[in-house]
Amino acid sequence: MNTSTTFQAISTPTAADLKITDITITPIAFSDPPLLNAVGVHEPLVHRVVIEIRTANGLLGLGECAGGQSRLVNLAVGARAITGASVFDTTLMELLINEALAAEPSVFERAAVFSAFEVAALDIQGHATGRSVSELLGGTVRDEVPFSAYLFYKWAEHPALDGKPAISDEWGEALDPEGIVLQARKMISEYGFKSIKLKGGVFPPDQEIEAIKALRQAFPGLPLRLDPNTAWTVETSRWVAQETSGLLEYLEDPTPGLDGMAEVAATAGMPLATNMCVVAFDHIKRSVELGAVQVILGDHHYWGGLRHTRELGAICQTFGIGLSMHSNSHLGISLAAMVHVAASTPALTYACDTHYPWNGHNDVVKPGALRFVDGSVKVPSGPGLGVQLDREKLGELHQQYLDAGMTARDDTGYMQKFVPDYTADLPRW
Ligand code: GKR
Ligand code: MG
Repeated sequence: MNTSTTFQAISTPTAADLKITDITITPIAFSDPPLLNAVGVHEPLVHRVVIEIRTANGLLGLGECAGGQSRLVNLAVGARAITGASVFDTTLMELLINEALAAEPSVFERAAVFSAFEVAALDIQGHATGRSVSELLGGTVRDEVPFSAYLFYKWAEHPALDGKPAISDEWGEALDPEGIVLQARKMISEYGFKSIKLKGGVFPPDQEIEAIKALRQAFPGLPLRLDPNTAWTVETSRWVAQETSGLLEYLEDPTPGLDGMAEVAATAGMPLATNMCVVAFDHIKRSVELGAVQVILGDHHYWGGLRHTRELGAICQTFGIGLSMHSNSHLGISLAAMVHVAASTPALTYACDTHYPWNGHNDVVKPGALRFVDGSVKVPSGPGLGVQLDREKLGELHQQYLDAGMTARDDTGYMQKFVPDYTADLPRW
């Protein structure tokens, strides 16, 4: 019997193979429950964008980011700028995008545009090398990434509007401490989360403190966070910090601006966290000088991608600042990227935020790769992000976007349809 085996050499893609030849930018809209926050209420649809990058040798990489008319224009400018670059040249891609968007005044916006393409490029790098994105980022320091239960005050349904019927959801109403505890029980029983965040800034602070106390009683062992998105003055924030002393893992963005946060931090018994007053690298120096925040919520969508998020982690470690992760309404491409970067960032020691329980049933990625078990998501084994696009779903959500004629997220305008004198002037209390 002939026992010899022939091994075929694996052909390594050349630099020319990995050049970007084609980028598709698809705006989508997916359903969202009526979640309340400090500036209004979530609309029935969320506008987001799916990015597909293709290379000369036919590889495909995926990215996802927030939508909006100006974002779509900037993504198109960015896409033109990086076509022809190699997906391995992400530093060059960033320079090209910054150059092409030089007239765009917001660092934040340029970073967001680059991020969507960087994730897609890393996805392709993974497919080209047979490695996962977290391996490309330096390897994992944890096999699974813990997330927190992200609770929102909410209406039972989107009210009937402009001849369209009301839209209810499986979550029901949560407008008081009992409703919030019930929501937490449902979310924790389905996802197994081991920490809890309450989105506040909706009701007067004494009511939100009561909700925190009710959560503490219902879930004695779980870390709790409260985030009113700057709805309170310095004085109110100090009072809330005193009333919730010993109850919170951190208090997130109680008041606007670095100076205000520093005044609150000076007397608060818990760390202050932010995704509002430190949102770019050049905010960190002043924050450190003032002692304004003790935890930064990173977010690769806004901090310029996965590699820059790891750099943020290193800076946080240098200054003894904790690192957590912010989220906005998102689907599975973003979740996969969040998991890969969190798994490969040693500084990220807090459970990450995610809106996935509110939006995940709409996903554009095929089921199976991302599962919450005991509140954590196992790092997809890859290659790349480890997720596959469901084209039928993408088409459906794109059509939904076209039919809705959405231009930008508008929580305040939507709230004013039901409460005409509502204003989003903060701080409110
Ligand atoms: O989804 O309403 C929301 C949140 O308020 C979101 O927009 C925030 O950016 O989750 C975010 C936060 O932590 O501030
Ligand atoms: Mg926040």
